[in-house]
Amino acid sequence: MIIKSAIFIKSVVGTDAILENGLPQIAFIGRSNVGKSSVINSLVNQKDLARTSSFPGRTQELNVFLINKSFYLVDLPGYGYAKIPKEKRDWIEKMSNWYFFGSNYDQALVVFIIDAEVGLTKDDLQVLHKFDDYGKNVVVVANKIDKVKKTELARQLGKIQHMVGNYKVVPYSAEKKLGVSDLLSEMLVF
Ligand SMILES: Nc1nc2c(ncn2[C@@H]2O[C@H](COP(=O)(O)OP(=O)(O)OP(=O)(O)O)[C@@H](O)[C@H]2O)c(=O)[nH]1
Ligand SMILES: [Mg+2]
Repeated sequence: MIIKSAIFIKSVVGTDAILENGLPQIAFIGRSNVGKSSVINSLVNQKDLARTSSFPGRTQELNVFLINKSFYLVDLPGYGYAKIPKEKRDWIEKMSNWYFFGSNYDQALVVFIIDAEVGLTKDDLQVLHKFDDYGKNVVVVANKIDKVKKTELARQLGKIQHMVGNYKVVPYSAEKKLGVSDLLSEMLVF
């Protein structure tokens, strides 16, 4: 896939007509600070389309981007960061759960992002199992491979693949722009 245009449409906190207009949606989800917004920026080759931050909890709504005038990327807030106030965490969890499992919105693909250095956390596994239960189409992105020692990378990726089972794992670095074309080919789902 070649990305010709990418524009921010709006932030959504609940039901919204634009998510019901029939355009396919690709959702980006993962732990807080894992680099979801950075991965989106690297894919569309824009520095600041999705807002990023070294402080976890930057994204707090469903941010909707229109790509090639034909489908949406949805950037979700991250889960699992203990330092975010519990009230906010609960709200984020509720909104994400509703978007994936409670609404009638259909995700053509879920881009599930994990930290390649950290591997899958308990939270990651719990969320992944839920996508599995609901039969979602998932691709796993192992982001931040630039932080993994070259000599460790193959072993670490093997461990990740083993833990996610049959899902495709794309090794990635938003910072170094590694894996971009591999992830773009996984996105050819419509
Ligand atoms: N080394 C390295 N750092 C990265 C990479 N991708 C993202 N980061 C850094 O990780 C931090 C978090 O990035 P974000 O893209 O804001 O993460 P997010 O998952 O959208 O975070 P929330 O919106 O808070 O859930 C930033 O400091 C990024 O610069 C990567 O591939 N390698
Ligand atoms: Mg974000």
